[in-house]
Amino acid sequence: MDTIFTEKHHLRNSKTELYGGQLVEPFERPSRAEYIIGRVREVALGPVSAPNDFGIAPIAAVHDADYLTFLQAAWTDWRAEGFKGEAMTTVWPARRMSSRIPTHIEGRLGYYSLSCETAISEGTWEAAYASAQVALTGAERIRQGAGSAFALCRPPGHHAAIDMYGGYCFLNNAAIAAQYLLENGAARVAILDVDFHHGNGTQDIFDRRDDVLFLSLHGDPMDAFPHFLGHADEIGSGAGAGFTVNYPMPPGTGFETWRAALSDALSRMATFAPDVLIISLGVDTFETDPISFFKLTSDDFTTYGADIAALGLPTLFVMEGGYDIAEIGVNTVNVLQGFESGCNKPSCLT
Ligand code: SP5
Ligand code: ZN
Repeated sequence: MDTIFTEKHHLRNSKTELYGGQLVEPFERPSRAEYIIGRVREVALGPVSAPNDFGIAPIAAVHDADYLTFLQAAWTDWRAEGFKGEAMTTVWPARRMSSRIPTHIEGRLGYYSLSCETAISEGTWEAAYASAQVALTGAERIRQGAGSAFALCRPPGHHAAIDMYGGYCFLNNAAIAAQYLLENGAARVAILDVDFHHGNGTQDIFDRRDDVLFLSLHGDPMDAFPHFLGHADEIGSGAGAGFTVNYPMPPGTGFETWRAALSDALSRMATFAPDVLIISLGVDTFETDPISFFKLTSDDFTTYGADIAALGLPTLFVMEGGYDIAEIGVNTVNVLQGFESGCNKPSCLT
Protein backbone atom coordinates (compact mmCIF):
# COMPACT_ATOMS: atom_id res chain seq x y z
CA MET A 1 0.00 0.00 0.00
CA ASP A 2 1.24 3.49 -0.88
CA THR A 3 1.65 6.08 1.87
CA ILE A 4 1.34 9.83 1.32
CA PHE A 5 3.34 11.90 3.80
CA THR A 6 5.01 15.28 4.21
CA GLU A 7 7.42 16.66 6.81
CA LYS A 8 5.32 19.84 6.79
CA HIS A 9 3.29 18.30 9.63
CA HIS A 10 6.12 19.61 11.89
CA LEU A 11 4.71 23.11 11.32
CA ARG A 12 1.92 22.09 13.70
CA ASN A 13 3.92 22.22 16.92
CA SER A 14 1.74 23.84 19.57
CA LYS A 15 3.30 23.93 23.03
CA THR A 16 0.16 24.08 25.14
CA GLU A 17 -3.05 22.12 25.67
CA LEU A 18 -5.49 22.83 28.49
CA TYR A 19 -5.92 19.45 30.21
CA GLY A 20 -7.18 18.87 33.73
CA GLY A 21 -6.79 22.54 34.59
CA GLN A 22 -3.14 22.62 33.56
CA LEU A 23 -1.30 23.66 30.41
CA VAL A 24 0.46 20.50 29.25
CA GLU A 25 2.39 19.47 26.14
CA PRO A 26 -0.29 18.60 23.58
CA PHE A 27 -1.16 14.90 23.20
CA GLU A 28 -1.34 15.60 19.46
CA ARG A 29 2.38 16.23 18.84
CA PRO A 30 4.83 15.84 15.92
CA SER A 31 6.42 12.62 17.20
CA ARG A 32 3.12 10.81 16.48
CA ALA A 33 3.66 11.07 12.74
CA GLU A 34 7.34 10.17 13.08
CA TYR A 35 6.51 6.88 14.82
CA ILE A 36 3.92 6.05 12.17
CA ILE A 37 6.16 6.78 9.16
CA GLY A 38 8.98 4.95 10.97
CA ARG A 39 6.86 1.82 11.22
CA VAL A 40 5.66 2.14 7.61
CA ARG A 41 9.32 2.09 6.56
CA GLU A 42 10.35 -0.62 9.04
CA VAL A 43 7.85 -3.15 7.67
CA ALA A 44 8.25 -1.89 4.07
CA LEU A 45 4.51 -1.34 3.74
CA GLY A 46 5.09 0.25 0.34
CA PRO A 47 6.34 3.44 -1.34
CA VAL A 48 6.15 6.73 0.55
CA SER A 49 5.48 9.82 -1.54
CA ALA A 50 4.97 13.54 -1.04
CA PRO A 51 1.58 15.15 -1.69
CA ASN A 52 0.66 17.22 -4.74
CA ASP A 53 -0.90 20.67 -4.26
CA PHE A 54 -4.58 20.73 -5.25
CA GLY A 55 -5.00 24.33 -4.07
CA ILE A 56 -7.67 25.76 -1.77
CA ALA A 57 -10.71 24.95 -3.97
CA PRO A 58 -11.26 21.36 -2.76
CA ILE A 59 -10.95 22.60 0.85
CA ALA A 60 -13.45 25.40 0.20
CA ALA A 61 -15.84 22.79 -1.24
CA VAL A 62 -16.29 21.52 2.34
CA HIS A 63 -15.51 24.44 4.67
CA ASP A 64 -17.11 27.88 5.03
CA ALA A 65 -15.16 30.64 3.22
CA ASP A 66 -15.15 33.01 6.22
CA TYR A 67 -13.91 30.18 8.44
CA LEU A 68 -10.96 29.59 6.11
CA THR A 69 -10.16 33.31 6.11
CA PHE A 70 -10.28 33.30 9.91
CA LEU A 71 -7.98 30.25 10.20
CA GLN A 72 -5.37 31.70 7.86
CA ALA A 73 -5.18 34.96 9.81
CA ALA A 74 -5.82 33.73 13.38
CA TRP A 75 -2.20 33.48 14.52
CA THR A 76 -1.24 36.87 13.05
CA ASP A 77 -4.37 38.51 14.51
CA TRP A 78 -3.66 36.97 17.92
CA ARG A 79 -0.05 38.11 17.95
CA ALA A 80 -1.09 41.60 16.88
CA GLU A 81 -2.94 41.86 20.22
CA GLY A 82 0.37 41.43 22.01
CA PHE A 83 -0.62 38.18 23.74
CA LYS A 84 2.31 36.13 25.03
CA GLY A 85 0.92 32.59 24.75
CA GLU A 86 -0.78 30.56 22.02
CA ALA A 87 -4.28 31.42 20.76
CA MET A 88 -6.84 29.74 23.03
CA THR A 89 -10.57 30.27 23.22
CA THR A 90 -11.96 31.76 26.42
CA VAL A 91 -15.54 32.65 25.44
CA TRP A 92 -18.31 31.10 23.29
CA PRO A 93 -21.71 32.07 21.89
CA ALA A 94 -23.53 29.97 24.52
CA ARG A 95 -27.27 29.29 24.60
CA ARG A 96 -29.51 32.31 23.81
CA MET A 97 -26.57 34.61 22.94
CA SER A 98 -25.95 36.34 19.60
CA SER A 99 -24.46 34.45 16.67
CA ARG A 100 -23.07 37.66 15.10
CA ILE A 101 -19.40 37.19 14.22
CA PRO A 102 -17.25 39.43 16.45
CA THR A 103 -14.44 41.67 15.20
CA HIS A 104 -11.94 41.03 17.98
CA ILE A 105 -9.81 37.90 17.73
CA GLU A 106 -10.94 36.61 21.15
CA GLY A 107 -14.55 36.72 19.98
CA ARG A 108 -13.69 35.18 16.63
CA LEU A 109 -11.88 32.27 18.32
CA GLY A 110 -15.07 31.57 20.27
CA TYR A 111 -17.24 31.79 17.17
CA TYR A 112 -15.08 29.39 15.16
CA SER A 113 -14.07 26.81 17.80
CA LEU A 114 -15.85 23.94 19.52
CA SER A 115 -13.33 23.33 22.31
CA CYS A 116 -10.43 25.19 23.90
CA GLU A 117 -7.82 22.45 24.37
CA THR A 118 -6.66 23.09 20.79
CA ALA A 119 -4.41 26.16 20.67
CA ILE A 120 -3.60 27.90 17.40
CA SER A 121 0.15 28.54 17.05
CA GLU A 122 2.56 29.69 14.38
CA GLY A 123 2.46 27.37 11.36
CA THR A 124 -0.85 25.77 12.27
CA TRP A 125 -2.60 26.87 9.08
CA GLU A 126 0.32 25.78 6.89
CA ALA A 127 0.39 22.32 8.49
CA ALA A 128 -3.38 21.91 8.28
CA TYR A 129 -3.31 22.92 4.60
CA ALA A 130 -0.53 20.40 3.89
CA SER A 131 -2.43 17.69 5.79
CA ALA A 132 -5.50 18.26 3.59
CA GLN A 133 -3.27 17.98 0.50
CA VAL A 134 -2.02 14.61 1.80
CA ALA A 135 -5.64 13.39 1.95
CA LEU A 136 -6.40 14.79 -1.51
CA THR A 137 -3.35 13.07 -2.98
CA GLY A 138 -4.50 9.79 -1.45
CA ALA A 139 -7.96 10.36 -2.95
CA GLU A 140 -6.43 11.02 -6.34
CA ARG A 141 -4.56 7.67 -6.15
CA ILE A 142 -7.87 5.92 -5.53
CA ARG A 143 -9.50 7.83 -8.39
CA GLN A 144 -6.69 6.61 -10.65
CA GLY A 145 -7.47 3.02 -9.72
CA ALA A 146 -5.37 2.13 -6.66
CA GLY A 147 -7.06 -0.47 -4.45
CA SER A 148 -5.92 1.31 -1.30
CA ALA A 149 -3.81 4.20 -0.04
CA PHE A 150 -2.70 5.55 3.32
CA ALA A 151 -2.91 9.34 3.81
CA LEU A 152 -0.66 9.94 6.81
CA CYS A 153 -2.39 13.18 7.77
CA ARG A 154 -1.28 15.38 10.65
CA PRO A 155 -2.92 17.41 12.12
CA PRO A 156 -6.00 15.16 12.14
CA GLY A 157 -9.35 16.30 10.78
CA HIS A 158 -12.53 14.53 11.87
CA HIS A 159 -13.55 17.03 14.58
CA ALA A 160 -13.31 19.98 12.15
CA ALA A 161 -16.83 20.98 11.10
CA ILE A 162 -18.04 23.26 8.29
CA ASP A 163 -16.99 26.35 10.27
CA MET A 164 -15.38 25.11 13.51
CA TYR A 165 -12.02 23.75 14.68
CA GLY A 166 -11.25 21.82 17.86
CA GLY A 167 -10.25 18.39 19.11
CA TYR A 168 -6.79 18.95 17.52
CA CYS A 169 -8.45 19.35 14.08
CA PHE A 170 -8.67 22.36 11.70
CA LEU A 171 -9.54 21.02 8.24
CA ASN A 172 -11.57 17.85 7.79
CA ASN A 173 -9.17 15.78 5.70
CA ALA A 174 -11.48 12.78 5.26
CA ALA A 175 -14.44 14.97 4.25
CA ILE A 176 -12.28 16.95 1.81
CA ALA A 177 -11.13 13.68 0.21
CA ALA A 178 -14.72 12.38 0.02
CA GLN A 179 -16.02 15.57 -1.61
CA TYR A 180 -13.14 15.52 -4.09
CA LEU A 181 -13.96 11.95 -5.10
CA LEU A 182 -17.67 12.81 -5.47
CA GLU A 183 -16.79 15.72 -7.76
CA ASN A 184 -14.47 13.51 -9.80
CA GLY A 185 -16.46 10.46 -10.79
CA ALA A 186 -17.68 8.76 -7.60
CA ALA A 187 -21.45 8.60 -7.10
CA ARG A 188 -21.36 7.42 -3.47
CA VAL A 189 -18.69 7.43 -0.76
CA ALA A 190 -18.85 5.74 2.65
CA ILE A 191 -16.83 7.15 5.55
CA LEU A 192 -16.19 4.74 8.42
CA ASP A 193 -14.77 6.53 11.46
CA VAL A 194 -12.96 4.13 13.82
CA ASP A 195 -11.21 6.80 15.91
CA PHE A 196 -12.12 6.55 19.60
CA HIS A 197 -13.85 9.94 19.41
CA HIS A 198 -17.03 10.68 17.49
CA GLY A 199 -16.36 12.28 14.11
CA ASN A 200 -18.60 15.26 14.81
CA GLY A 201 -17.07 17.38 12.05
CA THR A 202 -17.61 14.77 9.35
CA GLN A 203 -21.16 14.19 10.55
CA ASP A 204 -21.83 17.95 10.45
CA ILE A 205 -20.48 18.32 6.91
CA PHE A 206 -22.54 15.47 5.42
CA ASP A 207 -25.60 15.66 7.70
CA ARG A 208 -28.07 16.43 4.87
CA ARG A 209 -26.41 14.33 2.18
CA ASP A 210 -27.48 10.98 0.78
CA ASP A 211 -24.35 10.48 -1.35
CA VAL A 212 -22.16 10.02 1.74
CA LEU A 213 -22.86 7.29 4.28
CA PHE A 214 -21.15 8.28 7.55
CA LEU A 215 -20.67 5.65 10.26
CA SER A 216 -18.81 6.24 13.53
CA LEU A 217 -17.76 3.83 16.31
CA HIS A 218 -16.81 5.81 19.40
CA GLY A 219 -16.87 6.43 23.11
CA ASP A 220 -20.37 7.44 24.23
CA PRO A 221 -20.50 11.26 24.16
CA MET A 222 -22.15 11.13 27.59
CA ASP A 223 -18.68 10.10 28.81
CA ALA A 224 -16.28 11.20 26.08
CA PHE A 225 -15.19 14.14 23.94
CA PRO A 226 -16.75 15.81 21.94
CA HIS A 227 -19.64 15.33 24.42
CA PHE A 228 -22.24 17.17 22.33
CA LEU A 229 -22.62 14.97 19.26
CA GLY A 230 -22.45 11.26 18.44
CA HIS A 231 -25.62 9.83 20.01
CA ALA A 232 -27.33 6.84 18.43
CA ASP A 233 -30.46 8.85 17.59
CA GLU A 234 -28.54 11.16 15.22
CA ILE A 235 -29.30 9.62 11.83
CA GLY A 236 -28.91 12.55 9.41
CA SER A 237 -31.34 15.28 8.35
CA GLY A 238 -33.64 15.87 5.36
CA ALA A 239 -32.47 13.90 2.33
CA GLY A 240 -29.62 12.66 4.54
CA ALA A 241 -31.94 10.86 6.98
CA GLY A 242 -30.63 7.32 7.37
CA PHE A 243 -27.17 8.18 6.01
CA THR A 244 -25.56 8.83 9.42
CA VAL A 245 -25.06 5.89 11.77
CA ASN A 246 -23.56 6.22 15.26
CA TYR A 247 -22.32 3.44 17.53
CA PRO A 248 -21.61 5.02 20.94
CA MET A 249 -20.04 2.55 23.39
CA PRO A 250 -19.39 2.77 27.14
CA PRO A 251 -16.15 2.97 29.18
CA GLY A 252 -14.21 -0.29 29.21
CA THR A 253 -15.55 -1.53 25.85
CA GLY A 254 -13.36 -4.36 24.51
CA PHE A 255 -12.86 -5.81 21.06
CA GLU A 256 -15.78 -8.27 21.07
CA THR A 257 -18.36 -5.51 21.53
CA TRP A 258 -16.48 -3.12 19.26
CA ARG A 259 -16.20 -5.74 16.51
CA ALA A 260 -19.94 -6.45 16.68
CA ALA A 261 -20.56 -2.74 15.99
CA LEU A 262 -18.04 -2.88 13.14
CA SER A 263 -19.84 -5.89 11.71
CA ASP A 264 -23.14 -3.98 11.66
CA ALA A 265 -21.40 -1.00 10.03
CA LEU A 266 -19.81 -3.23 7.39
CA SER A 267 -23.15 -4.77 6.42
CA ARG A 268 -24.74 -1.31 6.11
CA MET A 269 -21.87 -0.22 3.90
CA ALA A 270 -22.26 -3.31 1.72
CA THR A 271 -25.92 -2.37 1.19
CA PHE A 272 -25.01 1.25 0.38
CA ALA A 273 -22.53 -0.04 -2.25
CA PRO A 274 -20.20 2.97 -2.35
CA ASP A 275 -17.62 3.51 -5.07
CA VAL A 276 -15.01 4.32 -2.43
CA LEU A 277 -14.56 3.67 1.27
CA ILE A 278 -12.73 6.21 3.43
CA ILE A 279 -11.54 5.10 6.86
CA SER A 280 -11.03 7.83 9.46
CA LEU A 281 -8.27 5.87 11.15
CA GLY A 282 -7.65 6.75 14.79
CA VAL A 283 -5.88 4.22 17.00
CA ASP A 284 -6.88 5.88 20.27
CA THR A 285 -9.12 2.84 20.84
CA PHE A 286 -5.92 1.17 22.13
CA GLU A 287 -6.03 -0.20 25.67
CA THR A 288 -3.33 2.12 27.02
CA ASP A 289 -4.32 5.31 25.20
CA PRO A 290 -3.89 8.11 27.77
CA ILE A 291 -7.13 10.00 27.00
CA SER A 292 -9.53 7.23 25.91
CA PHE A 293 -11.40 4.25 27.40
CA PHE A 294 -11.65 1.37 24.93
CA LYS A 295 -9.56 -1.78 25.37
CA LEU A 296 -8.35 -2.88 21.94
CA THR A 297 -5.02 -4.73 21.76
CA SER A 298 -2.39 -4.40 19.03
CA ASP A 299 -3.54 -7.71 17.48
CA ASP A 300 -7.14 -6.46 17.37
CA PHE A 301 -6.04 -3.73 14.95
CA THR A 302 -4.74 -6.37 12.54
CA THR A 303 -7.98 -8.34 12.85
CA TYR A 304 -10.27 -5.43 12.07
CA GLY A 305 -8.09 -4.30 9.16
CA ALA A 306 -8.83 -7.68 7.57
CA ASP A 307 -12.55 -7.33 8.43
CA ILE A 308 -12.66 -4.05 6.49
CA ALA A 309 -10.88 -5.60 3.51
CA ALA A 310 -13.62 -8.19 3.17
CA LEU A 311 -15.88 -5.47 1.70
CA GLY A 312 -13.63 -5.50 -1.36
CA LEU A 313 -13.87 -1.74 -1.88
CA PRO A 314 -11.21 0.77 -2.96
CA THR A 315 -10.18 2.11 0.44
CA LEU A 316 -8.48 5.34 1.49
CA PHE A 317 -7.13 5.35 5.04
CA VAL A 318 -6.90 8.86 6.53
CA MET A 319 -4.96 9.23 9.79
CA GLU A 320 -6.84 10.73 12.74
CA GLY A 321 -5.99 10.25 16.47
CA GLY A 322 -3.97 7.93 18.71
CA TYR A 323 -1.96 9.11 21.71
CA ASP A 324 -0.06 6.11 23.09
CA ILE A 325 2.79 7.36 21.01
CA ALA A 326 5.24 4.48 21.61
CA GLU A 327 2.70 2.06 20.09
CA ILE A 328 1.00 4.33 17.53
CA GLY A 329 3.18 3.13 14.64
CA VAL A 330 2.61 -0.56 15.32
CA ASN A 331 -1.14 -0.16 15.86
CA THR A 332 -1.70 2.00 12.78
CA VAL A 333 0.35 -0.20 10.47
CA ASN A 334 -1.30 -3.31 11.93
CA VAL A 335 -4.63 -2.07 10.52
CA LEU A 336 -3.04 -1.49 7.11
CA GLN A 337 -1.29 -4.86 7.06
CA GLY A 338 -4.44 -6.59 8.30
CA PHE A 339 -6.29 -4.94 5.42
CA GLU A 340 -3.72 -6.14 2.92
CA SER A 341 -3.78 -9.69 4.27
CA GLY A 342 -7.57 -9.77 4.08
CA CYS A 343 -7.87 -8.27 0.62
CA ASN A 344 -8.41 -10.60 -2.34
CA LYS A 345 -9.06 -7.98 -4.99
CA PRO A 346 -6.75 -8.07 -8.03
CA SER A 347 -5.66 -4.52 -7.15
CA CYS A 348 -4.52 -5.70 -3.72
CA LEU A 349 -2.43 -8.49 -5.12
CA THR A 350 -0.23 -6.24 -7.22
C1 SP5 B 1 -8.40 13.58 16.66
C2 SP5 B 1 -8.65 13.27 18.12
O1 SP5 B 1 -8.48 12.13 18.54
N1 SP5 B 1 -8.98 14.30 18.91
C3 SP5 B 1 -9.26 14.11 20.29
C4 SP5 B 1 -9.43 15.40 21.02
C5 SP5 B 1 -9.67 15.18 22.48
N2 SP5 B 1 -9.48 16.37 23.21
C6 SP5 B 1 -10.07 16.47 24.50
C7 SP5 B 1 -9.52 15.46 25.43
C8 SP5 B 1 -10.21 15.48 26.76
C9 SP5 B 1 -9.80 14.20 27.41
N3 SP5 B 1 -10.41 13.93 28.66
C10 SP5 B 1 -9.88 12.65 29.07
C11 SP5 B 1 -10.13 12.26 30.46
C12 SP5 B 1 -9.24 11.06 30.72
N4 SP5 B 1 -9.38 10.58 32.04
ZN1 ZN C 1 -9.69 10.52 18.72
